[in-house]
Amino acid sequence: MSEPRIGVLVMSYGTPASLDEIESYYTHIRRGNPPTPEMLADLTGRYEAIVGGVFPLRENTDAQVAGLQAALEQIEPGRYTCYQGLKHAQPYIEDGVARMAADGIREAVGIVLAPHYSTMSVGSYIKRAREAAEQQGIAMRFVEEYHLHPKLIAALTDRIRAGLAKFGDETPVGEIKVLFSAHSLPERILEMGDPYPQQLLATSAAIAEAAGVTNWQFTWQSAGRTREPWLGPDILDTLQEVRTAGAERVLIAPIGFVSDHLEVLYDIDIEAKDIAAKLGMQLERSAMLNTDPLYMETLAESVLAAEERG
Ligand code: FEC
Repeated sequence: MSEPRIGVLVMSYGTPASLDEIESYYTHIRRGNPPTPEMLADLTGRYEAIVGGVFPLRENTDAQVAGLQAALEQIEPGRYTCYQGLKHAQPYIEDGVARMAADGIREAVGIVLAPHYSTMSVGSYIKRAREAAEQQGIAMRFVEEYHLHPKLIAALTDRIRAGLAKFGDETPVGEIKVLFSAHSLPERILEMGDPYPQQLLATSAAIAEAAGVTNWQFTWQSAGRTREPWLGPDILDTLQEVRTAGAERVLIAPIGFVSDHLEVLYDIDIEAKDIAAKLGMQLERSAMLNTDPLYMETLAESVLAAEERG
């Protein structure tokens, strides 16, 4: 008899399916509190600037789930079936778990399309998936982080090298300020001893070393619009600061994200580039991983390792 199939719940942030859905999506992010008309108009404006009929994160997440399925098939044909579970849009994490149960899956592994662990990010995906799995009687294990997986570091290093090359062969690497960035979180995660900042620094240092970059620093981006303090410095302030210190060329490497979406296509490609232009600096961004084969292998190997750990 063949072995039972293992479900793989691939979790990602989620994005609206259409411009009409932005309000309900935003309300979900705000834990049921609808945004004010001003906040909604602001977010709609940002989406309008990047959405050409298609929300990039939706396409990219679909492609990443298919890519992980293909990578798992390469390693162990017929053993794994991937399901999608989104944090803030359909199919929600709970929907993905329900689909696994409906397909008769009894064992599963959960993985998030975000390499760094925080209780407020990956931890909250896992909490929801674990509760749903318990209700459905599925035994579930989780990949909590993969921020130093050698293939992830190799894929990101390739992108840094390609990003540095955008400044031309004549520009010495030391003259390019590399800014590694990730989504900010409320400062209170520090009191919880959250590993998120350290993991991001570890990824940054590993890539910098592999790419031979010494002129780098880490900065936060995309802080939420809430009253509490968020981790800083924010990337827009950092751009001012490095310009004052003499930088003329900046490469932003948003290593906390794995695909093209609002926080990259708007917050960096439009907002940060606008500030850089006003400051008279050349700003380039390293490409996102999307379905990079090394990233797909990172995910597949992390799933296998979680299953073997038992
Ligand atoms: O392209 C898209 O449609 C979605 C882009 C998107 C990604 C993303 C990733 C992360 N977030 C994280 C934390 C928070 C916290 C809050 C928060 C708010 C927003 C809003 C939008 C949004 N996030 Fe997000 N995030 C993306 C989009 N995020 C839109 C609401 C408007 C705004 O502030 O811009 C604050 C919630 C609150 O109000 O209490 C906290 C973290 C990540 C990276 C890890 C992951 O992907 O899960 C952490 C992509």
